[in-house]
Amino acid sequence: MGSVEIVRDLGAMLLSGQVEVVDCTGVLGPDTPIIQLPPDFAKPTPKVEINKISEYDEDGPFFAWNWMVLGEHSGTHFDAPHHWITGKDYPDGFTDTLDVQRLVAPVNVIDCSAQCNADPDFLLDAAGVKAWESEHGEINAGEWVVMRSDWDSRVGEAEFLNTDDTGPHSPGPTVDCIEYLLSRGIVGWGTQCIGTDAGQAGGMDPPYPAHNLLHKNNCFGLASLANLGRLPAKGAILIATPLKIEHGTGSPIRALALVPKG
Ligand code: 23J
Ligand code: MN
Repeated sequence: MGSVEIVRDLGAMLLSGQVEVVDCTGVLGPDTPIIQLPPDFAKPTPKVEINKISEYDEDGPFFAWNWMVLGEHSGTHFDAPHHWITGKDYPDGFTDTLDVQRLVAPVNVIDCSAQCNADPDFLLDAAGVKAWESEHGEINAGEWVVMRSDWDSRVGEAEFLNTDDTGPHSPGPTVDCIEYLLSRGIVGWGTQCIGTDAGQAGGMDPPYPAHNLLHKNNCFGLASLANLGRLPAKGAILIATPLKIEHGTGSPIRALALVPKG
């Protein structure tokens, strides 16, 4: 089948409902959790603001619109390579310069929800990824890999950031996990937690290995993804597109998955 027929059939399948569009995005608003960094980095991302300009009133009789205060790294969002010092020199490492062809790709969903529910500091390592591959199939070059923790169900509760006097406790990848995924040639790594790294990843070597190693290799990160339980382990397409912010280091996204039905 040629590409004309493939895209035509995809269009028909979308219209017929055979391909479901799953929203992997959380609501972006004043209640959206924002990452808390240690106090030595005291300049925080502000909470999201949605300020009304008008809503069919004296400030705009026929129209409703708002203006926002919005950090790049807020809510369900994209990390571009320039976000981390290891990725600082890529000319195509910004939200306005990256190659959009890379953003639409098959997604591998590694279900760690049981382990994460039992242990908020659960770490997925390379051995865990390889065990997943032997069950579900190989992770291929250009694909997304996302860790299902079901952490989206905790948004709005203290258990999302899950911080105590030892810092934040949320699951994520080990150093060797990210190294292995990069050896497979992935386009990026996504998570349902506040950031692509585990809560305790500041103590790893290198610190924050997902950020450090993904962006060093011109790869992307996705954070605060939702509804990964509605995706198959393999067989869906993930569309994760940042706003074209001028030399942006990241952006809120509307993450959409194309999932075959039945
Ligand atoms: C800035 C500094 C450290 C981290 C982060 C941002 C994120 O997680 C992010 O949103 O990219 S760990
Ligand atoms: Mn980020």
